[in-house]
Amino acid sequence: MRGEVCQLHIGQAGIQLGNSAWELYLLEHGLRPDGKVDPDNSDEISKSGSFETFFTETGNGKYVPRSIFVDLDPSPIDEIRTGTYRQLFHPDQLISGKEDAANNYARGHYTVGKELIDEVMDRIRLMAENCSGLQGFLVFHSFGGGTGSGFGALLLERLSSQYGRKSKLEFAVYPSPRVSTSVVEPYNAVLSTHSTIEHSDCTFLVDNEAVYDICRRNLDIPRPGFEHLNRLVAQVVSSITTSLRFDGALNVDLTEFQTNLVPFPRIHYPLISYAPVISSNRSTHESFKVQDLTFQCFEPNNQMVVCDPRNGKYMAVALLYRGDVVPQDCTQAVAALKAKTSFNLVEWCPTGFKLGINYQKPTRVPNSELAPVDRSVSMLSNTTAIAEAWGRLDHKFDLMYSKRAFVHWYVGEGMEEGEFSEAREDLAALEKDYEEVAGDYVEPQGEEH
Ligand SMILES: Nc1nc2c(ncn2[C@@H]2O[C@H](COP(=O)(O)OP(=O)(O)OP(=O)(O)O)[C@@H](O)[C@H]2O)c(=O)[nH]1
Ligand SMILES: [Mg+2]
Repeated sequence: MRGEVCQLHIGQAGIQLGNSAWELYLLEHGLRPDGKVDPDNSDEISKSGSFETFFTETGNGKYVPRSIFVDLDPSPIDEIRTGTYRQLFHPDQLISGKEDAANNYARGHYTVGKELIDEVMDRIRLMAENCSGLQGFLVFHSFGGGTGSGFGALLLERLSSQYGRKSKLEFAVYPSPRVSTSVVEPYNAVLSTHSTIEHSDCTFLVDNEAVYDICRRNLDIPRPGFEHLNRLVAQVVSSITTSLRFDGALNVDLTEFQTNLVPFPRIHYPLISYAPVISSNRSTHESFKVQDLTFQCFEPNNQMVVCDPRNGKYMAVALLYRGDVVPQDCTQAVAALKAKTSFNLVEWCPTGFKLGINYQKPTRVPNSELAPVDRSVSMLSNTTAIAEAWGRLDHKFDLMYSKRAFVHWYVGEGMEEGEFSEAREDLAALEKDYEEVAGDYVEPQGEEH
C-alpha cells in the first residue's frame, strides 16, 4: 500500500474547500455522506484499490476521512457539525476556537492561534500514529484570512519541525479584490508566504479572481459564489490526488510529479489549469479530443492564477490525464504543443514534460453546472510567469505599507513591525529568483542604482 496522506483544512476557505474536496472524494469512491459504502455503488470500492491512503476504515464498513478541520472561528466548523456530512467525521477531527482572527495574520499566528496549536498538533500526532507509513500532509488555507494565513503558517512551521521528512503540500487561496473580504489581505498573504516558504515543498495557488472568471465564462454562472469556486477547485484537487487513491498502470505518484516540478526549493508554486470546464447545456457542441483538451490547458483563460505564460518561460510541465484516453494521443498532443513557437521552455531544462494517466474517469457532483465528461486533464506547470502574481501582491502591500496603514492592528497583537519589512524583502527576493531562473536576468554592472 502507498503511504497515508493527512489533509488539514484551516480557516474558512480551507474548510469550505475541504468540504467540496471530500464531497467529491466520497462520490468517486462510492461512499455515502456518512462514510458507509453506497450499495448502488459498491463496485466503485473494489475498483479503487488504494483509497485507504485518504480514509481509515473503522471496522463496521464505515470509512472516515483522514483529515482535520480547524478554525479559530466556531461557525464554519459548526456548519459541518450540523450539515450533510455530520456523521462522516469523528468529533475529534473538528476543532474550533471561540473567536476568529479578525483578518489579522498576527492574531492567527501569535495571540489567538497560540492557544489552539498544541491541541491541533496533538490530534495530528494521534492521526499520524494510526498510519502505517504516513506519506505527508495536504494543507488547505487562504493567504488572505487571519486564520488561514497566520494559523496556517504556524501549523506549517510546527509540521516542519516535527515531521520534517514528510512531504507538505499546500492549496492556498490567493486573494482577489473581487472576491475579497478585507483590505489587509495583501499584508496577510506576504507575511504568510514569508513564514511558510521554507516549510512547504509545493504550493498550488488558487487565485479566486481566475476561478471566478472561469465559472462565469465557462459554466454560465452570472455571480459565482464560494460553493461554485470550491467545486471547480475540488476537481483539480481530485485530479492531482487521483494517483494516490486509485491504482493504474500509468499512474505517476505525486512525489514523482513534485520532483519534476520543483527545480529549486523556493520555486515551488506551480500554475494549475483544468479542462474541460463546460456547462451541461453547452457540452454537446464541444470537442473533447485529447489534443484539444491539452491545448486548452495552455490558454491563459483556463488557468487558476491570473498571469500570462507567454511572457514567461516554463521550467516544467506535468499533465495528468484521467478517463478514457489513449497514451499515444497524449504523447502526440505534447509533441504538437512543443512545436508551437509560443511555447517557451527555459534553456537549462530541455525536456520538461511529465505525463500521468489514470483510467478512472472524472466524477461530478450530481446537478452541478459542470457537464459530465469521459476524460479530463489537469496541467501543473512551473512557469516564471507566476511571478506576476507575486508582483501584484507586493505592489498592493507597498501602497498600504508606505503609509504604515493598518500596521497598528498587527503590532497590537504583539508582532514586531520589522516582520513586515523582512517579509516584503523576502518576497522581493522571490520575484528576483524567478527572473534569475528565466535566465535573462543580467546583473547590473557599474551603474549607479
Ligand atoms: N475559494 C474560496 N475562497 C474563500 C472561501 N472563503 C473565503 N475565501 C477567501 O479567503 C479569504 C478570506 O479568508 P478566510 O479563509 O475567510 O479567513 P479565515 O482563515 O477564516 O481567517 P479569519 O476569519 O480572519 O479568522 C478571502 O480572500 C476570501 O475570498 C471559500 O470558501 N472558497
Ligand atoms: Mg474566518
